[in-house]
Amino acid sequence: MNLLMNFLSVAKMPTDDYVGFTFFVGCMAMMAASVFLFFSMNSFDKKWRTSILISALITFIAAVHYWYMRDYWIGTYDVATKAGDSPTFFRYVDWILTVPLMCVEFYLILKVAGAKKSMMWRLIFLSVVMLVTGYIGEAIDQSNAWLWGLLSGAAYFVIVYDIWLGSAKKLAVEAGGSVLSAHKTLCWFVLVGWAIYPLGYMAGTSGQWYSDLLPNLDMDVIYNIGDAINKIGFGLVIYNLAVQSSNK
Ligand SMILES: *C/C=C(C)/C=C/C=C(C)/C=C/C1=C(C)CCCC1(C)C
Repeated sequence: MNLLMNFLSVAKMPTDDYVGFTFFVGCMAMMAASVFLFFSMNSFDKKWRTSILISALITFIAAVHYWYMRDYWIGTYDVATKAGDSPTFFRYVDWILTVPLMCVEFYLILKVAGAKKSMMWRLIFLSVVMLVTGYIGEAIDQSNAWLWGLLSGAAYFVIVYDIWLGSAKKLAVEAGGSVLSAHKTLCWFVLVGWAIYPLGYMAGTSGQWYSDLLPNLDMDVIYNIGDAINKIGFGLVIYNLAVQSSNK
């Protein structure tokens, strides 16, 4: 009972803490998306169920991390300076679990056209390189954040190339129809939606040559918006693909 009360107790959130607000809303949105995707799963043809399940897991893993990040932020929030600590560790644990799962989604929808596991592992490897170098720049070697950001950006660039023009693209064209259009939409998410993250990184790693390029945006708000768009958006694209191909 005590444990339950501890779990349910909440710290007060100041009404002008807009960063905390986005953590809170992000958490709710991820939970809602997970429930929606989990429950829709069995109404689809078997071949789409794994894809829907993975989408639900992505938002579920994020919901759990947002629960902790929200708490961490509120716990460190200082009403006088109107600032809290970024939950960098939880953020990157979330990403290192969910971004590779997004790579798995590309593989799963292209399996109908004969996608090989090697394509999936290549994307997963690139995403891990992208995230590990980003974490080093944000948390370990801040003074060289520009260099780590550049390395991370290079891995990101290769991912974008692979899915837009590389082997994944060829498979999508072979599959055609609703798979091709879902692939295209996911490609746009990676090109535009994922580009939100380097902006957050630039806003968060101060004292670099690029620090004056961005207006006073908050890193966590940018990341939270990016996560909501990309994780829930990805899920809806997969959901839509399952609906489209079940209607045939
Ligand atoms: C659900 C979480 C997602 C889709 C997270 C994606 C994260 C990125 C695409 C991060 C990319 C970064 C760069 C391209 C350079 C600067 C460092 C990062 C890690 C923020």
